[in-house]
Amino acid sequence: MFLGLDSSTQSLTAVLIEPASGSIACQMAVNFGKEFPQYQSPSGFLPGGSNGEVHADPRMWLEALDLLLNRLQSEADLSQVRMIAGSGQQHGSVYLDDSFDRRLAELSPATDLLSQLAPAFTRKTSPIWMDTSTGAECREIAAALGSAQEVCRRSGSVPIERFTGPQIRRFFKQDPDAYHRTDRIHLVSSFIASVLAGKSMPIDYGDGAGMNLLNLEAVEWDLELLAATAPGLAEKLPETVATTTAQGFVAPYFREKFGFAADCQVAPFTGDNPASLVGMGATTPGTVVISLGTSDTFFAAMERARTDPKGFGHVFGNPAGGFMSLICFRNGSLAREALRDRLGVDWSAFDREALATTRGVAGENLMLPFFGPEITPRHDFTGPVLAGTPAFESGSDSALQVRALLEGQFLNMRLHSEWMEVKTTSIRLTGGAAKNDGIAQVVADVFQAPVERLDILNSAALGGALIAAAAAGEDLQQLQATFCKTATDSTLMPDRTLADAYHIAAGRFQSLLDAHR
Ligand code: XUL
Repeated sequence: MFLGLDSSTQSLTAVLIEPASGSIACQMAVNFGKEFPQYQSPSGFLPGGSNGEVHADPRMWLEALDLLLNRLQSEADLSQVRMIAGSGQQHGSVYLDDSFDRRLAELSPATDLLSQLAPAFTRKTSPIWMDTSTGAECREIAAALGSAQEVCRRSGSVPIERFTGPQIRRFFKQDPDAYHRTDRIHLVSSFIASVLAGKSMPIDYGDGAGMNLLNLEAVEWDLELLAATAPGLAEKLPETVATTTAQGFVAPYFREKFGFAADCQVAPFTGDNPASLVGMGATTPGTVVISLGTSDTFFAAMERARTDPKGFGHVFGNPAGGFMSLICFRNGSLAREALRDRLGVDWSAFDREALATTRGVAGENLMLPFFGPEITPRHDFTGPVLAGTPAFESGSDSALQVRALLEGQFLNMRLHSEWMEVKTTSIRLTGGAAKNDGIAQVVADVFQAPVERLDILNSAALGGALIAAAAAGEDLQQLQATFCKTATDSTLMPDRTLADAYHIAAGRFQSLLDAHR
């Protein structure tokens, strides 16, 4: 058996797989807010941060690991686990003093992780991906390298507020003493992996690329980016490594406490998005994942490390080798829900109206579908922009508005993923709105590619389990064929007669966007 763990914003999830029978033996999660009210983080982070600061308490992650493995042990025979891998919420960082390695090596099963490891934190709270407090640091890093574009060329992204490099720089500026006392900086992913392995683990290329510090071409720390970020940073960062490489055995603490076997190994953990790429069966270029959530995301494998010339998209390592893109769109379900509420319609009306009644006008009416500030493209929109027939612009026909909103969202995605130069052969749609056939058909039509839906609950933790199996020598493609199956009768084919209409609409959408930014 292979164990995948995902330490995300709100919970720690485990998925245990049995490749021999092609089955998931067990999956469960521990919700931080619910289980650990003492951290006063109902949604997994500390509310009320000022100036865009969003931090989480890393002690909570340690308690969750003990609790989850304790519960898992009563459901499954953990002595059968051959390898553990997993993921963490991307960009979040953990700061540790020089006692960390010794504490890991000496972990005693007589007590818990929290009491033995918490004294090693040099920064009490960890900045996480929701943090937007580092605008000044992003500008300073860009200036040191000559431009934001140069940072993007090297690291795969322009300096981004939530990325780890700018966060480290802010810590160095705010509390230089604590920064200098810090011996090791881990990502959430490499931190959890280190605890499991009882030694400091490397950072994988998948999550490492979300730091504005990794040189994508060399897949090594970029010394100029390090120098622009904070002094002495090279000595504080772990090494970098490919994801599917076993790095050692699980620490005696976990053997004695939870029954893991002495030969159970630990592979590097990666970011939740790279792990989801694996868990969604999308590590081969051509298969694209679109996740419809609060924000929408678009991610896809790439052979070569191309970067977005406009600086909106990100490039991370693909755990299966090569690279992947990640593009976030802030106006996801919030925009869909805003329009739904404004029109007083329900989701099933989206289905009927988007799909059936308005198909004849596909691509004719355009909406810039931004109900608030957007990050792709970056602009402080204050509401949607409409361009089309009088019936559409007047808002008297809600069906036209629904179609234009969805088309606008997916035209925007299509245009802002062109830089990858990867031909989309199929789309795996996931997230809350993915079940809606009307929405899925618009995705298929706008991208002119078949849309598949997968019955996968925990794609990141499943991806971790598949990475663990691959690190033990199993074939990743075969594992994905077994575990990442599309739901029966869920595939929707594109209407090929709409190809020209959407080609023309994409050009018009771009012009409308240019005129309003
Ligand atoms: C990706 C990002 C989020 C987190 C969520 O850049 O910030 O998707 O990884 O856990």
